[in-house]
Amino acid sequence: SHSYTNYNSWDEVQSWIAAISTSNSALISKQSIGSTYEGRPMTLLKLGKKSNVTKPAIFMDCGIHAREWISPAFCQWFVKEALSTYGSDSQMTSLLDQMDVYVLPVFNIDGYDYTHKSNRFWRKTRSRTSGTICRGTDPNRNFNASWCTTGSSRHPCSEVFCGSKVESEVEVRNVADFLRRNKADIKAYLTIHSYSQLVLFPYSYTYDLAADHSELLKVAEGASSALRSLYGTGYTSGPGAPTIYPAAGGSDDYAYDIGVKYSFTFELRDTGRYGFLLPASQIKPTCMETMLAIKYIAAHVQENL
Ligand code: 0X9
Ligand code: ZN
Repeated sequence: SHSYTNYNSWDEVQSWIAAISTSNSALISKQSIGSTYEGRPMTLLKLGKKSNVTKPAIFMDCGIHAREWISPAFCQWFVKEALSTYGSDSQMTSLLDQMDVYVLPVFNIDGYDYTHKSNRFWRKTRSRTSGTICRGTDPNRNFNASWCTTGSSRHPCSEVFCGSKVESEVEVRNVADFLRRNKADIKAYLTIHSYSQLVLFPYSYTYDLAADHSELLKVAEGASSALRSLYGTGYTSGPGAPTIYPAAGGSDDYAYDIGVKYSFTFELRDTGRYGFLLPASQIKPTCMETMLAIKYIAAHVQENL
């Protein structure tokens, strides 16, 4: 059964999505943005006080990479915290009064399910490519951001296969379509990965600095120090290319290039002791400290609406 302090299977996450959105209808609603390659529904949660006018929004996704289990755990934690602290926490109340927060709890559902049932270390989607027995495309190499030019591979068996073409993956198309349709309202794009303890921002496809580099660096550093204030967990911040490695086709660079200025990739705990196998005992502390970073960014976005 579903638990915020354990890693949940896709079936558990799916029932949780249904249950949480019916039990809190004043603050949360759900919408489908399409289906995955294997036909699972991609349900997007929308958190925020209802309004007659369109509100500015933050978009956050988790689980682009299947094996990074702490990431979907964080999205679930965030939704719980948002609902349970609205009305008592002044910042959360102000955030959900002024803005909507879209949460996609698991982006790569087929891959996530596969890590629970067959291969714990699967990273990519589960789509077939003609001419090879190797399955899956790296969804974070499949976006239309200098696609397949660096840090990606044209070989379908590679862990960083960029796909047969831009947006070959239906999951990527579904999210990119949503971002394009709503880009006038989406002020921030947050994407949660693991591991390495980093707050990254554009660009990863080039070493060129983003037009908003100094502001993004300031916000990333503020988010890192807010996170560190709880348990002393050390995070590094910087543009993707020099901070982790150059890699094109990522969702953060795509969101930024269509005009979403506050675009950040989080790499959560740890720095490699457990890596993707982060013990469930670390879910709660990881989520609690990460909440502070996300709320720091949200506050900055609100101040700059
Ligand atoms: O390589 C990635 O996609 C991310 N690291 S991970 O270990 N979670 O796979 C980093 C993504 C940084 N952003 C871009 N490359 N656009
Ligand atoms: Zn990842």
